[in-house]
Amino acid sequence: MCYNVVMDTIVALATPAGNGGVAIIRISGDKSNNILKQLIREDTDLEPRKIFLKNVYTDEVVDKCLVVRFSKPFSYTGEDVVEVHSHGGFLLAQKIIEQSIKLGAQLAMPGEFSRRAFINGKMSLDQAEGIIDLINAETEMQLKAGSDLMQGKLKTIVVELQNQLTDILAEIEAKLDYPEYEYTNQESSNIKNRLSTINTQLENILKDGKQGQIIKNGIKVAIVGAPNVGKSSLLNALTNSNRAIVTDIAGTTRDIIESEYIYKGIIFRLLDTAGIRESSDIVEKIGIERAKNAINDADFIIKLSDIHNLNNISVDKPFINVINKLDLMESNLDLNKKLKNNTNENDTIYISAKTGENVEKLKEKIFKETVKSELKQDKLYLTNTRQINCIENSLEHINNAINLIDISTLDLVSFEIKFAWAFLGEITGNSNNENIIDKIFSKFCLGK
Ligand SMILES: Nc1nc2c(ncn2[C@@H]2O[C@H](COP(=O)(O)OP(=O)(O)OP(=O)(O)O)[C@@H](O)[C@H]2O)c(=O)[nH]1
Ligand SMILES: [Mg+2]
Repeated sequence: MCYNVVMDTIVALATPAGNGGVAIIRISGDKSNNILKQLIREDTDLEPRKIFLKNVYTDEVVDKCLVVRFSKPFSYTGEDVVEVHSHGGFLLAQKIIEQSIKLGAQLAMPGEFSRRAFINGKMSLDQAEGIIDLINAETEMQLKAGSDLMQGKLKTIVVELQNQLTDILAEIEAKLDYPEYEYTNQESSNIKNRLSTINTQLENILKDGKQGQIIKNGIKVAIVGAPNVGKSSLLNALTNSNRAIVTDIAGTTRDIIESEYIYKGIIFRLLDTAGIRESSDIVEKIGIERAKNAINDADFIIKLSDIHNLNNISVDKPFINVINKLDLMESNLDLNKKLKNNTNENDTIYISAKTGENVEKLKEKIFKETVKSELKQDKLYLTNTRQINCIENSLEHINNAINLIDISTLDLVSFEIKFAWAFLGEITGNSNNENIIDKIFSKFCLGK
């Protein structure tokens, strides 16, 4: 996609489509103030950044709206922007949008407002991605990660590292102008040290990247075991729902049932599976096959047993042994005591999916086993694979540069550093790759 220097004025609904209390129509571009004046049928410019109650006229209807205008560059897009807050009827908002189009605006494409904000230097690419994450966040941790990005936490680090690389490059390039110049050992070890420091910083960011992926994608947990041990009951207990059918007939669940719960800001995606046993029933057999696939698909396995059916399914994934129907054991006081003490052991936990006993403890155990370390509020967790890839690529070229210093010519070292610099630039968008830019802004919704 290519933009002319003078861009069209665009219009779109900034609030979700449908009926609501208020609908916000956003207009951005050089004509926006003029369109506003015609919508409210007034000749004088309204004072920017102040809200006014005005009649807004379309060819068919008049609505009393709050209107506000922003003059460039002090707006979300960096252009002249107008917002019309109409009553929240979908059709009404459509009429105002149509009227704006009659007055010279074009309907915006998804993400176009934010794209313009990027082009006008209002935000970097990673900040735009932060906004997408903020909008799509389902958990507190996702919200926090999105907000950190949007506020420029990553950008600040990246720009600083780019500056350091630029300094090193400048020194090398200066030397390159004098081919007869011999690099001293001290000089090359100085550059090596500086590159190593940058390398360490990037590695530290990547170290937390795995946690970031957990924040973003959650953890897939499969519940597997023999028929009737209470797998579906456990899924229901963990998610506090009646999602899965529970009966005392062995072989109730056939298809994989998916549901999720959030614990300490992380989404745990549960897979309830068919009870694994030898079966001649063709439907059940397919279900059992699916259960085995679910094991492959999951990050973590709950190996569920009850007193009658101990689970000896072997899995090549991290797992936890869970014994269900603790309530049935309550009558035997000694056994009961013993089992409850056992819940502190690392390998096995006793629960009752029926009464909910120890289900919270199970959640905590799964959390500890999968998330490993507590997520820290003040840490920057990268949730975005594109950004992680850029850092990995940059790191690779910095390592190349370090390795080349002693054995090669300076121009090759400089080449590698330029690559490292450019990959960092892709994170914020200052190396200007149109494809990446298009891809990112296509993830936005209309009106954003
Ligand atoms: N007393 C007691 N009964 C339970 C408990 N959990 C499950 N049950 C009962 O055990 C039976 C089987 O439960 P399900 O949750 O359907 O078991 P499942 O493992 O999903 O069984 P399949 O789908 O057939 O493989 C039902 O009658 C449940 O009510 C529990 O903690 N205590
Ligand atoms: Mg079941």
